[in-house]
Amino acid sequence: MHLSKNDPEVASALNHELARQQDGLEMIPSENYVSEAVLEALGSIGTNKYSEGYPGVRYYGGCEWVDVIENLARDRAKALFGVTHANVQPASGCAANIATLFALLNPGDTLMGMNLFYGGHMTHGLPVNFSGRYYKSVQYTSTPDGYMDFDQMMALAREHKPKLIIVGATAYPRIIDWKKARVVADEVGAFLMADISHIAGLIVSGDHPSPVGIADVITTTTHKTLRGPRGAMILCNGNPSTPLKKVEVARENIPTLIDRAIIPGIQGGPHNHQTAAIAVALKEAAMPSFKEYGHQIVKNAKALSSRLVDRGFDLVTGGTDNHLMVVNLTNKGISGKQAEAALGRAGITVNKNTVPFEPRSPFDPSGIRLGTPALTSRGMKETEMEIVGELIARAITSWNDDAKLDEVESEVREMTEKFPIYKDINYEN
Ligand code: DSN
Repeated sequence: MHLSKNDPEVASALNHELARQQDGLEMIPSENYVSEAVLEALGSIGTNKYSEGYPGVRYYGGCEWVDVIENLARDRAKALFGVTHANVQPASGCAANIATLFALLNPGDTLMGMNLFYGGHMTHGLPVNFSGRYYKSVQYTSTPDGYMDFDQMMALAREHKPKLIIVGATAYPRIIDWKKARVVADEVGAFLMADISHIAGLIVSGDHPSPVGIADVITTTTHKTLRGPRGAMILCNGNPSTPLKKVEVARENIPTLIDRAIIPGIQGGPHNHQTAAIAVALKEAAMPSFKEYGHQIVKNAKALSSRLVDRGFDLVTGGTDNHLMVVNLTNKGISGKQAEAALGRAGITVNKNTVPFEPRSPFDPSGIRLGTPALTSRGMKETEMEIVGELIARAITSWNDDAKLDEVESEVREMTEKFPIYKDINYEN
């Protein structure tokens, strides 16, 4: 259609990416397949409109319909997560976290978050990230067996008195105990921020406890287990005050502080096409079938992890409670980078990942991270996960044998053909 006629190079690259997404097993735990309805909203004319501000309080005219869209997204987010305030404008997870830090801290204040190399996130205080450069960052890690270390968190909090404690992870396979984090935050009078980006969908389905009512502010991306478009939200309780009224940095003012941190703090015009797609995804997530989806993600992750353990793989914490697992490959004599490449050749997309107390470099770490949200969206269940576990084991064992990896790849292809995605999309039509 228009794209193939006007820009065949982009159309061709998109078609190749579509084929990659169809033919392979997508096992990066932060990725997913959105619905056609979400894609349609994301590719909509919402992108044409400037609308700095919030519904009813904009700096531009002509915002009546984008107000409707943003209100739908906000109201659906509030209902789904049980909060009274939702900001749906952050362009991404990093922006949501930057905004939260900007809202609650002054440069030089102390924050505490989980070290990226133990499963945290770079915006939780990594020294080379803005969060570690403009704030004094204290980093907690994990216990020797890979669990979030709340005793260490408490000891560090008492020593450094952070103003903000961030709890959340990108490579943590277990349930997060929000209440324990609240105890630490209360001990030192810190704000508590929960970053639920990875587990938002599991919170909606009831497969992971919610931090609502425990954390002061919650950030999440919308494109991981929540299965929406790339984007993010900030959730909290309370109501924003009237524009221009001066507010102190205090718990009761968090909604106002967050809204002002997004605009004029760190962002300009909202991405209205993205907001529309978030609204659609939130409607989908409120359906009973989404609960089944969340349950199945976890069942699949448990089935896959037990098959891997049976095949002699060493999983951080020994297994999983959620959608992902981190595999320490040291006992297999292969690095995370080599495993990522071998699995990639076999049509299984994963990412190399550090393991707790990583002895190697983050650029060639000891582990890989695997997740089941995308395969579950395709309709795969425990039976398929057992086959996937075997295919992974075979690819890792034969990591330097191209012929064997090609054999695995053809079995991957046979399997993925049975679970088609986006049957009606062809960018070169
Ligand atoms: N890039 C995300 C992930 O893969 O978990 C975190 O920002």
